Amino acid sequence: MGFDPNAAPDEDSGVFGLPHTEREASLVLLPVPWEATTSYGGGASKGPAAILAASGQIDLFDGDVVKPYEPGLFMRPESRDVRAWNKTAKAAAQKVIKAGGRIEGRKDLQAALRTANDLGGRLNDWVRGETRALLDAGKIAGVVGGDHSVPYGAFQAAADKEGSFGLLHFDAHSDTRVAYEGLTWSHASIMYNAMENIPQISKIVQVGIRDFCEQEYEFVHALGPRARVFFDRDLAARRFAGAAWTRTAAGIVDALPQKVWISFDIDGLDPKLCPHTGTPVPGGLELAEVNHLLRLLARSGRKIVGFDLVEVSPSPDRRDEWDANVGMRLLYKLAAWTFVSRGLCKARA
Ligand SMILES: [Mn+2]
Repeated sequence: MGFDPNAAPDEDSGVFGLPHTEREASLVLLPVPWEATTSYGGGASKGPAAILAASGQIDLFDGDVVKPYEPGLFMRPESRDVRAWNKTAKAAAQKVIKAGGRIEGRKDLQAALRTANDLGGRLNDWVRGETRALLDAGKIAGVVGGDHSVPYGAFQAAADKEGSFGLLHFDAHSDTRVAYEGLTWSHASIMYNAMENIPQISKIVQVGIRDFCEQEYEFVHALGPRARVFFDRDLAARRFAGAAWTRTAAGIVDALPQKVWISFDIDGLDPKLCPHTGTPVPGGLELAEVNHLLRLLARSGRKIVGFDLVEVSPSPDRRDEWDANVGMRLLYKLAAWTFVSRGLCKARA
C-alpha cells in the first residue's frame, strides 16, 4: 500500500485521512446522525460529519500506541434513512418535550409520543442489525453519535455476539431516567433501558457522573453489585487528598469484568473540551486522564468488545471546529486502545 502516514491526507481519503476501504479495515465506525430526544442544546446529529471533517487534522503517529492506523479504520457514509427518521422523530419528540411529557387528554401529543417511540425503536433495530453484521464479518464496531440513545442497539448486538460483558460509561449524567419526558428511548434513559432489558450486561461502571436525580441515584443503588459509580465529586475528593490518578484509574479498571464495551458521552469530559454539547456540566475529566485509564484498561488483559462516542455537537459557527477536534482525538484514542486490547497493535512502553 503506497500510504505515507507522515504526509497530509489526500482529498478523497477517509476518516483520519486514511485510505482503507471497509473490507480492509479491522475497525468500522458506524455514524448515527440522530438527536430525536435532545432536551436542551441540539446539534449532536451533526457530530459524525463534523468529526469526520476534523479528523484529517490528526497526526497519525501516536505517543502511546505503535501505528494505530495499521489495522485499518473506515467510517461508513451516513444512512439517509436514519437522517429521515431523525427529522420526523425529532419534530414529534420536541412537541412532547415542550409539554413536559404531560400528554393526558391530548390526542395530538399522544400520537407524537407514539411516533417518537416507534422511530426510536426502529433506530435501535437498525443499529443492532448494522452492528451485528459488522461483528459477524469479524470487524470491530465503533458507533459515532448522535445523542446518547444511539448505542442501545449496539449493546444488544454485543450481547448477542459476545454474551456477558461490562459497560464502562463515561458521562456527566447517569442516563438512568425511566422514559425521560415520556420518551422511552430518550438519551437520558439509555442506561436504565440497557440495565433493565439486556441481562448480558453483567455490570455498569460509571465515571464522571455529576448531574442526576434522586430516582436515578436509587435505581443505580438498587442494582447492587451490578453497578459501580465513580462520581465526579469522589474523583475530585481523591485528587484533593493527593491520590495519584493512576491509582484511581486502576481501581476503575479493577471494577470491570473481562469483556468491556466503552460508552463515551463527550460531556463526561470537562466542558471546556466540549462547549457545544447538549447538556454541559462543570467538572469532569481531562483527555489525558481518560487516555491513561484506557491505557490501563487495554493493558489489563481485558477485551474491549466495541465502543461508542456520543453527544459531540459542533458549534453553529462553522469556523469553530473545537468540539469536533477534541471528539476526533478521543475517537482515535478509543480506536488505538481497542486495537491494543485485541492484540492488533502494541502499546509503547
Ligand atoms: Mn449521556
